[in-house]
Amino acid sequence: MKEYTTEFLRNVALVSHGGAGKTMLTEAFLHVTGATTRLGKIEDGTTVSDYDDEEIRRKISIYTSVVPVEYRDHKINVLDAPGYSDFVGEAISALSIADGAIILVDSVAGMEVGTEIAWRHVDEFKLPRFVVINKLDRENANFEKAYESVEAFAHASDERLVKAQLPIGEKHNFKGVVDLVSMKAYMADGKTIADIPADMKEAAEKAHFALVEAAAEGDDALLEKYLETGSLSDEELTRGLKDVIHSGAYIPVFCAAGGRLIGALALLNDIVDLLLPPSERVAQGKDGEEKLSTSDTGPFAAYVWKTTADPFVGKMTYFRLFSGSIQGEARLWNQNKGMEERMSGLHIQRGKEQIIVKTIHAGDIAAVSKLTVTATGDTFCDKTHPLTISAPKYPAALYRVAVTPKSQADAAKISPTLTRLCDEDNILSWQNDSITHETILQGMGDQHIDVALHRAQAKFQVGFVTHEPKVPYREGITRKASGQYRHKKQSGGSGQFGEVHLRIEPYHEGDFEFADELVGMNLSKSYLPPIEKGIKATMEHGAFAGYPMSNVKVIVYDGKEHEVDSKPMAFEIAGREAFKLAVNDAGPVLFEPIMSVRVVVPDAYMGDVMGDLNTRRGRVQGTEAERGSTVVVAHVPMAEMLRYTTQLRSMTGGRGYFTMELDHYDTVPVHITGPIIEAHKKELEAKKEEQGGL
Ligand SMILES: Nc1nc2c(ncn2[C@@H]2O[C@H](COP(=O)(O)OP(=O)(O)OP(=O)(O)O)[C@@H](O)[C@H]2O)c(=O)[nH]1
Ligand SMILES: [Mg+2]
Repeated sequence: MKEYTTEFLRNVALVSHGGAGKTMLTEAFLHVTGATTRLGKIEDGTTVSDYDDEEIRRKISIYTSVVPVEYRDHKINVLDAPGYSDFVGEAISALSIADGAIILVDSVAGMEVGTEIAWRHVDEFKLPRFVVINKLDRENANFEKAYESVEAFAHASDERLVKAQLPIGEKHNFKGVVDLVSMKAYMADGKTIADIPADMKEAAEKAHFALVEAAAEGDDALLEKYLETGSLSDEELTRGLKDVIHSGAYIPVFCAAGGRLIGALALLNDIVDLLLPPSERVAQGKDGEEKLSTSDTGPFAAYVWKTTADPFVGKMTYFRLFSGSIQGEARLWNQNKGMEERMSGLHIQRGKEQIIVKTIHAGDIAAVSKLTVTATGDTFCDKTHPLTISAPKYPAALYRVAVTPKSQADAAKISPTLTRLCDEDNILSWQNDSITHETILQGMGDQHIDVALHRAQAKFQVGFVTHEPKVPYREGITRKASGQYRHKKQSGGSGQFGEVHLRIEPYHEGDFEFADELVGMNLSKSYLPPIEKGIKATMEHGAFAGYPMSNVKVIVYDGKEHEVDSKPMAFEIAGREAFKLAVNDAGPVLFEPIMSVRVVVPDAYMGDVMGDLNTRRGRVQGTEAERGSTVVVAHVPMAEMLRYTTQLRSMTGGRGYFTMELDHYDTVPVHITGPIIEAHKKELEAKKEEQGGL
């Protein structure tokens, strides 16, 4: 592959609602520019971009692929991101290293939930954008209707659209596109350029006029010339458009059917002509922020946006060079880790194909293999000129599942496998829950988790089973009570004897307090430690429902011992049993975690969401307005939020989202406590049976 310097590079991310045709459009780009001899198909799993086994199996994109497209002496790095909401982390990563975005809109569905979400993310990164109304060859395609749906959405946030192309025909009759800049028609795959069809001339003139007017807003000189002469030259029109697109004053709209190659070549021309080469970035330097101007002579700064670990291919590190240039055999200083990495070879990735390159120039995206310490989010720089580029913000993973090994053989591999899976994913995380003793994996939704576990099986040969996670309840008491227990076993030989009298009371200064009020000679103090040990063990595993108990003070005030038969073990048991008896009389309760939940939904769904929160024992704390959306803040028990990710999605057609964090613990209502204790009893019995059966 040729070497491309900054000026000849374009980094564009394709984003949309799932299935709007991003991967096929990428495929079309490759095909019309001669990089492939055959046009791959999603249905056959033969596209360049969706090459991962899971992508082929599911027929959707799961990871962002960088696909370099060489055209007119330029290299366009197309970042083909997934559209499904579970994989939004990949779309965020793609946008974080792009200089422009192309938002695809399905010509039948028009604006969809995923389009809105993608649009908002593009806003966050303040990227100039194109809109492409795609799949115009579809049965019910309707360009004008789809355009209107996008326009209505854009208007709501004071953004303006302008048509840069018009479709020639529609549905099975979709034949090509009229380019309103050059006023030419790109027929079929775009290699034939023709005059605008006679019956479209008038509409094209009108649309051209609107485009010229938009471009004239670019700068004062253009506006003046336009007002004087009523027209602009092609060069002026392009220059003006570039300006208004980059300032965000206008969003140009294009037409395509990537699956049929239509519009692909015309769109590539516009990417080269109307989008800018890699732009400047801000990095953290030694003395605060530094602006990097994306040039080979600038200080070296490369940001790692993705890493993958594959047992067959090894570790792969993907980076975008923000400033400086780099060659294959360099040493890389990893600023975040404070360590040097040795590079052997530099390549760019085109789907699964690796293309070795010698030099990479500022602004480009490339990859190296077999680095050791580098992780996603790290910055490489010159050791003497430290720079770090901050990672984008990813949404929190709120969909939790408990995982267990499928077989005994998998048990030892659980932790390293989960760690590897999470290293490769910016959102996925795992931990051991100290209360429920479960291994918890959390992601964006069931598909996200499912893909990760399939990957564990396929790549690391480790099988997992998932369960609904337990709620980390806690046991507690509400009043004082006392208990006595005598443990006595005399069956020949030496026996066991221990008797403990104790009192318990709620305790708020800490989790546990142990004291004695022993007087006289009934019980030696040396038996207090085993008594405490027995009680602590019970508190850890629960006295009545199987959950840890806390906030209890225990006072041992009397007991009995036997000269020969008393042993520490006997007091451990007596202490435990006396404690359980006392708990039974002390108004035992369960405490549950209460989450502080923030739900953001379009106003229209507020009523439904509030009603639903009520059925979840939620207490609404307040509501706020936020850009056409309502934010509901509520306290809701964690037990009621286990599957809220999916339920909120279906309640709001995917438009709602939420965040939550632990707020406090509160008493579980009595009618709910019963079933929890029952469930615990059953579990104990099942365990006993299992052990008995061995
Ligand atoms: N009729 C028609 N179908 C298309 C076109 N482009 C893609 N498709 C089909 O639409 C479906 C989705 O296409 P993809 O290219 O995978 O869409 P995507 O946006 O990459 O999807 P995700 O990455 O999963 O979000 C597939 O069945 C394609 O064959 C097109 O131009 N016309
Ligand atoms: Mg795709």
